[in-house]
Amino acid sequence: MVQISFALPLALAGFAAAQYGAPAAASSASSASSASSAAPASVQTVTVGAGGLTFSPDSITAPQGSQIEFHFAEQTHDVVQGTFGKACQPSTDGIYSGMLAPGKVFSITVNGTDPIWLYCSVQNHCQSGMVAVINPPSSGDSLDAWRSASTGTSSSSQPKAVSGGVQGPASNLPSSSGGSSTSSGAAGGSSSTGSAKSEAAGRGWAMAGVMGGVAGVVAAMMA
Ligand SMILES: *[C@@H]1O[C@H](CO)[C@@H](O)[C@H](O)[C@H]1NC(C)=O
Ligand SMILES: [Cu+2]
Repeated sequence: MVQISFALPLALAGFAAAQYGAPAAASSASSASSASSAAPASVQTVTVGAGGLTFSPDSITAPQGSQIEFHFAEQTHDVVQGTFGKACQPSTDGIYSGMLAPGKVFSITVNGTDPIWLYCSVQNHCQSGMVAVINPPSSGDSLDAWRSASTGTSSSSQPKAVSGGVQGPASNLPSSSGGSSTSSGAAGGSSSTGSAKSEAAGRGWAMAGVMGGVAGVVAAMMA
């Protein structure tokens, strides 16, 4: 009885260690090969509506070519690109996520270095200061000024159609399938992002296995 309960956790720990080793080696090999062809794409996460009318973080520095994923956390919100000086109103041909429920993700690629001023157009969220900026200028127009102008408006509006990004549930976005159905240009970057994420997830599960194995060993020794 004692031998069985002792051996199983040890086997699990060994299995988990083997799982942990393999992806780590594959990961370093693949990052080395992608580094030689192009700079690795970076992905940043902005949480929308967690605990209130906020983008978190609300000031984002994003290199050209990098991606930003807006993760919708609570209530319904949207992400609208505005024009500094016209608070809570959409800019022409700007980014629009559509109104999204918790669990959804809107992903954009930052194509330039100009500031991208953002707000949420739902109800009075913009008037409550639910605004953000990507790549704020080092001087002049500021997030504080954008926010205080927003709180001084009486209404918000938004574009009619989603633009400037891709929306989907969080589980679908490491878009190996979504990438291939859109433009071929975007597919390379998004598929490497996807594999990096699944490797990270695999490592997470392997670590969970190690922890489970260790807990089992401790439990068996205490029995
Ligand atoms: C960046 O460029 C791609 C390709 O033209 C386009 O699909 C995407 O909407 C652009 N991103 C933004 C934020 O406008
Ligand atoms: Cu909102």
